[in-house]
Amino acid sequence: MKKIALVTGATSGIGKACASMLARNGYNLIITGRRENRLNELAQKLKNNNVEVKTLVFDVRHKEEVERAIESLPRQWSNPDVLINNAGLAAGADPIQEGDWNDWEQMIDTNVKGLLAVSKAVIPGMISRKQGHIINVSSIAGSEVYANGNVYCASKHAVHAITKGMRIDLLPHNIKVSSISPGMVETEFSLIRYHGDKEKADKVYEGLTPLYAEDVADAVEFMITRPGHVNVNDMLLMPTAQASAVYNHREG
Ligand code: NDP
Ligand code: 8X3
Repeated sequence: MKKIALVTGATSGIGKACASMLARNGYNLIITGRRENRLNELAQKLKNNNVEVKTLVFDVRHKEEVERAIESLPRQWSNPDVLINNAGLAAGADPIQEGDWNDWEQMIDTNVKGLLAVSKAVIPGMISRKQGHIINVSSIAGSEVYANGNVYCASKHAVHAITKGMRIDLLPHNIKVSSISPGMVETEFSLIRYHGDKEKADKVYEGLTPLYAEDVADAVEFMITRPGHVNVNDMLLMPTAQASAVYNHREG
């Protein structure tokens, strides 16, 4: 029987690339996000890999929506083997004294509470089967803080702490818990961060080669293909042109 993976935030970027990688690895997939059209389009493409795909439309910020969506899955789909907690965002890049409260709430509600809501819905099934692998998408911002990154960095520091806590608490249940912590990845991330300002978003990647979503999916592929006795706790994956959250090298 094929294994099942659930990927949050599969409508774009890293989540979409992970879904494609998992389909190539023969996983049946549950892909989730708020943009239903994109999920349907992706589902059609993934099915070319001879796997089955279910789409679930929900906003990770709404715990009841998350619970209802997971509960709506048919029995044979209700216990994913792999959960990729990827849905997330940065909203705004302002000094703390000028930060927008709505941006802060959106980041904390999505990156922290959303990750918890999905995990809470999936973990009991993993415990009952004494197997599973949770991969939380963190960031270099989970271990470093940079100017104007304040609340986004805090939300990813929280993802790191939650990942470590999950790993300890789920230890007796044979559940692997990993995090993947990328530096700059060119996705829709910066467009969202700058509230649709494409010029500002493009500047983030100007003069250097960032990571691409597929690079992150390659790293996740390494994690999910380790033997049962091996867990990758965390992987920090950076573009060659970026030494840390702050130091990077741009041409020109
Ligand atoms: P994208 O903007 O391309 O993708 C974000 C995904 O998250 C989308 O599929 C979006 O789906 C989903 N999402 C956002 N908010 C919600 C919500 N409230 N409910 C459900 N789904 C939501 O960005 P990335 O692929 O780059 O980001 C993915 C993850 O990677 C994030 O956690 C981000 O913090 C992290 N990351 C990104 C880096 C980068 O430089 N790009 C580097 C390090 C980490 P939809 O809008 O359809 O709901
Ligand atoms: C996204 C990477 O450097 O913008 O998590 O924080 S960064």
